[in-house]
Amino acid sequence: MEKNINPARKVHVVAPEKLTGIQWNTPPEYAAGITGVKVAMEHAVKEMGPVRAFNTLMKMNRKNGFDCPGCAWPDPDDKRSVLGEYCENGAKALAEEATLKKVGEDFFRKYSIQEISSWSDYEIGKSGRLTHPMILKEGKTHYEKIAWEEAFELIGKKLKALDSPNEAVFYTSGRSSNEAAFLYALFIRAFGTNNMPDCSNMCHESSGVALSRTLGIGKGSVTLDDLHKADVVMVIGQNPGTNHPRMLSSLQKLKQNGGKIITINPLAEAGLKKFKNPQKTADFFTGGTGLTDVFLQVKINQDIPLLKSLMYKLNTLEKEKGGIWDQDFIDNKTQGFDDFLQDLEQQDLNELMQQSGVDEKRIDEAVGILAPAKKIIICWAMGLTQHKNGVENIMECVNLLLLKGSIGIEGGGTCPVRGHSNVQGDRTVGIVHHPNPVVSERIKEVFGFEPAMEDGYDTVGSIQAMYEGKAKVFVSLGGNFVPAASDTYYTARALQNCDLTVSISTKLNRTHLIAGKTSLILPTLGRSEKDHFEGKERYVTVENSMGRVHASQGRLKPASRYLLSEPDIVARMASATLGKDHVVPWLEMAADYNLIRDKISKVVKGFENYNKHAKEGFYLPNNARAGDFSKLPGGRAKFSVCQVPQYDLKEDEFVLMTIRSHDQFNTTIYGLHDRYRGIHNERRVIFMHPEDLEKNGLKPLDLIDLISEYDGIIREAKCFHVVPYEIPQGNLAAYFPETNVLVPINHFADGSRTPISKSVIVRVGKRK
Ligand SMILES: Nc1nc2c(c(=O)[nH]1)N[C@H]1C(S)=C(S)[C@@H](COP(=O)(O)OP(=O)(O)OC[C@H]3O[C@@H](n4cnc5c(=O)[nH]c(N)nc54)[C@H](O)[C@@H]3O)O[C@H]1N2
Ligand SMILES: Nc1nc2c(c(=O)[nH]1)N[C@H]1C(S)=C(S)[C@@H](COP(=O)(O)OP(=O)(O)OC[C@H]3O[C@@H](n4cnc5c(=O)[nH]c(N)nc54)[C@H](O)[C@@H]3O)O[C@H]1N2
Ligand code: SF4
Ligand SMILES: [Mo]
Repeated sequence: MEKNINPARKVHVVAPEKLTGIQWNTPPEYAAGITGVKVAMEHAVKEMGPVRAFNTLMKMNRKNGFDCPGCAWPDPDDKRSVLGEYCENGAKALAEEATLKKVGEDFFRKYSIQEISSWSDYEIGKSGRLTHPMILKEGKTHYEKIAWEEAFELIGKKLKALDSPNEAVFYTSGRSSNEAAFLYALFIRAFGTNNMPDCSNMCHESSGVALSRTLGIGKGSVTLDDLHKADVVMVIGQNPGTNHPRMLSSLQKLKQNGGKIITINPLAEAGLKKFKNPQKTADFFTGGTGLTDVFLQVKINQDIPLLKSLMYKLNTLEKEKGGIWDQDFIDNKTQGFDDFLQDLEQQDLNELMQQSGVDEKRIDEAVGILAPAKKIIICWAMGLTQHKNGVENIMECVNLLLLKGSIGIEGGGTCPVRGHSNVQGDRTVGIVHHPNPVVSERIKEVFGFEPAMEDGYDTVGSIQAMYEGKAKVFVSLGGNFVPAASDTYYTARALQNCDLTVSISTKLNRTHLIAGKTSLILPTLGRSEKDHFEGKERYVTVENSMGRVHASQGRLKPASRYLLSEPDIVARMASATLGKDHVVPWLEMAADYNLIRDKISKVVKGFENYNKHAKEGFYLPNNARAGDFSKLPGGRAKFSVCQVPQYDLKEDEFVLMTIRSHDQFNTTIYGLHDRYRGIHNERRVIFMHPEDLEKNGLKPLDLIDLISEYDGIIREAKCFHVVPYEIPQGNLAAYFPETNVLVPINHFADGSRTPISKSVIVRVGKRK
């Protein structure tokens, strides 16, 4: 595929294939401990200096402070630790945002976009915080300063000049507050489109679809407290030690209460083996808490046959001695049981187990734990969602919970562990590409305009539309679209086809360089920063992974006095596009977030008396948590019959999962280490089973290229060290975004259209 599309621009679409000097050792046995504290402080002090680092960290996740800009893991509802409620990767997320380094006018005068694009994503991110609104004019190679007012006028002019509102696309990444997201979605609908691609489309969309269909709510059903009270927690397709580190404290609590943990993953992730709690002195002197009781080392995307094997064996026990299933729950609260059971009973158990790649002995151990358990929680993340059958993966998990009557009870339920800190909230308050008629009706009543009703583009749909010239303006509220999306060269071309691209961002990233004909960077406040308006301090609200909404108030001096808050930027875009006399008082609402919250409480269910409750926090209504399935078609929770995924791999083909290192937040690269997997100073790494190395005539650290071939198109990612690793044979792992070039744009999950980033079929070629 053509690589440097715009001849005037000649920018690097992906990071150069430069090696940084790998060091490689045996992965550690446990996560966190004193090294975690040390690394956290190193990152914070390096970016912020010691005083700012200490003071700011103590405000994070506090009741009167700001919400961690990292993941969506919840804080405890009541007591907070005096040592600080954050983890190593929360400290890194904060350090990245609160850095003292700046990217201002001088920076852009000095460096052309071509030059910046030749840096690695790590180097680009480490340049610092954006300080001024900037424009890249048509045919130019350097960004220049632009006044805010001029930038908004340009956006308004370009949007109004489109033949149809559907020629604009408005992306959201999950760090925006509820206030910003609500205003943004309102503006987009008032403008006349539902083209609202969202990072969720690449993330937990499969969970949303599966859970809505089966349980009537696209969110998880458990609270943090449930996790401590469960009999069994299953952690499937998730790496909490890196991506939700404080979840390990909750799992430790569960173990102390006598609960058991079953882990299902192709990799024995360090965090799930053993955990040393940095907040417990005793843990410094002992080996820490062993977390996983049974580890099922499943092959990539063979969770369905594995779950079926578990349920098959449980069903045999049920028939032999009874008392395994919750028959009462099945009879009174569910539908589709007979079809499900018929399908399960006709499966070939040996075939299922063989396909899963897991030993029967281990499966029996897991069955032994599950059989007597009643309170079961299943936690999952991208290891289940990013496959062609991502939706069915989750439906199969729901089947197991329904059989055991484990939904809507204390200590039992679904726990999709969400990614970005407010990705769930953004969806709740309106960032969805398929409009809900009830919400649209309320918008009409409350604001007095007719919102757009046609379904809009999701992420894949937007990229295709821009590629084909059907969409011409791209606006993004946060995120780093080009490297985050699949098929990097295709996506880059899509963006470069646009007349205008607008990025509302805190930090410089590659998407700013792979711009439309004209491009704007609009710098915004981060979570940790004070948000003043005419002398008054404002606060925002967010929703965590377990459906609790709470306030977040920044405490730091902003990176530049030219920054605007996200709601201010959205409101001024809206005002410039729809006119100062529009029925929605955009500027007034942005000036006082209480007015936005008032409107949210009128439009979105569950936010009644929002302003009154925001500061102390509240849970949103959740029918699955309440065990109420009456609103589902048929009035009951739903069993599903899920198909076993089939791979017909050729001799030289592997299944590749693209995953996160310990030193990154999605496309933001904090550092070059992946400590828990024993990798240091290098990201260009492929993990492979030692026998697969041998079979392919490879030695450890040899350099290889990866090739994927879908629909006759060859895609390549070059120059990676191969590292022998405890991973199932025939499977590979590598970091994203370096390998996103291999993920084909038109291959995604059925029903959710999430790219197949965890099961890409590839071949391996040795570099000459
Ligand atoms: N520090 C840090 N925190 C983050 C992020 C980050 O990048 N850095 N990203 C945030 C975001 S947006 C998200 S969505 C979450 C992501 O959190 P995770 O989903 O934990 O992230 P991944 O690295 O994609 O890891 C997926 C895990 O699934 C396993 N896996 C892959 N394929 C399969 C499979 O077929 N079956 C099973 N059973 N397991 C499989 C992998 O081995 C890996 O352990 O984390 C959030 N938190
Ligand atoms: N191959 C592969 N691809 C994947 C995945 C995978 O596992 N494998 N995971 C997918 C997943 S789960 C996700 S969620 C997406 C992530 O996709 P995105 O959300 O688009 O990407 P991020 O890297 O999180 O975005 C980082 C940028 O956000 C901006 N930013 C940070 N904080 C703020 C803020 O407070 N406000 C604003 N306005 N901007 C801010 C900064 O400029 C930063 O450069 O990637 C997906 N892509
Ligand atoms: S677990 Fe997530 S939200 Fe909590 S401190 Fe760590 S990164 Fe931040
Ligand atoms: Mo995500």
